[in-house]
Amino acid sequence: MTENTAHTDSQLAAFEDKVANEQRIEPKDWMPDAFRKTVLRQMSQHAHSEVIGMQPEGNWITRAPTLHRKVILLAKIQDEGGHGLYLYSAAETLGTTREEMVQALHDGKAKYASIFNYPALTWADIGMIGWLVDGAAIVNQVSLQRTSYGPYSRAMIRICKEESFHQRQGYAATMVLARGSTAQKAMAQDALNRWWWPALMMFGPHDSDSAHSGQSMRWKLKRESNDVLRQRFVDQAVPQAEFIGLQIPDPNLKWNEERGSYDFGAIDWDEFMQVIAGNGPCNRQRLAHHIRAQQEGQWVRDAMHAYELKRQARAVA
Ligand code: BYC
Repeated sequence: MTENTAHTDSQLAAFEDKVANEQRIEPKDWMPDAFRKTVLRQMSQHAHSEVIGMQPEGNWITRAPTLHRKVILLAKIQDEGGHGLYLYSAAETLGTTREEMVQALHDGKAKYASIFNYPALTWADIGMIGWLVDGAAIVNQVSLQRTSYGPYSRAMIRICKEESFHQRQGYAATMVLARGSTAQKAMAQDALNRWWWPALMMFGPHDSDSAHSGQSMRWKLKRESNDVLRQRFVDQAVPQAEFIGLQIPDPNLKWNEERGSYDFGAIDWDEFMQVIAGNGPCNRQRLAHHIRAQQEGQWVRDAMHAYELKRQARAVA
């Protein structure tokens, strides 16, 4: 990683001017080390989330209820893999290689979204992942389209287009269950009961407890706070649940006329802290699977590397 602790006042002023004037910081621009480190942390975590997020859904490809659903699910999971690759490439512009980012994940130094440490137990969970998890991700990512780091901002614009299809297919699959037999409706409700609170946790700790938010907002890396985005998601999801006759599992959920928003109950932050510390229901399984897949794919990367070396040698000869 480039060290640039020694900088001139004009370099810092140029950086701050760009941020203040809504211009994007580009890879070759000078940037403070702390900015580089924070963008890399967030982007690499985001990339890891896209890739690890393929696991709970991948678990259902062979058991999708119809060919139609299977095709949709396959396409969606492939999109998520593509988002991961795209984000790794964008993050590499900060001077850290994808191999280094993946190693940090395997060493437990880099995180990925807490939500993917919960199991997908029934087909209804696939609907919930699309409706709620992608739904929450879009709320966050639409906001990040205006993030101050150019490659991240452009990645978000492209990724959001696909995420909205993901959310729609999840909601559509959930709607079918909610309007189906008594057993199907019960399965959808059970899945909603299990995914609702973890989906709210995706936005991170409350603003008052968020370690990075203040600085990230000043750099315009984050454009809206964790709590603002979480509230937007709740306000969108509640009428969607009502429309299909499902019950949000929160006795304290209530429309607040004055705020023009829903009030909602307390999030279990102890559970969140346990999950991000590596002790969620599936943390070990998710990481072990990723490490195994990485090892099993090594021969492919070796072969591609050897082919590239040969191609270059031929070009020189
Ligand atoms: N999970 O100061 P804070 C998808 C950590 S995938 C885990 O608020 P920040 C999809 C945080 O990292 C899309 N850790 O942090 C794929 C920090 O710890 P460190 C995923 C979390 O960065 C497949 C500490 O808590 N989206 O769509 O300012 C299938 C303090 O937090 C979480 C993204 O990755 C969490 N939920 O704000 C379906 C969005 N929350 O790093 C769908 C990009 C907090 O100091 N990321 N932490 O050890 C972001 O927008 C921000 O990083 C966050 C957190 C809002 C998540």
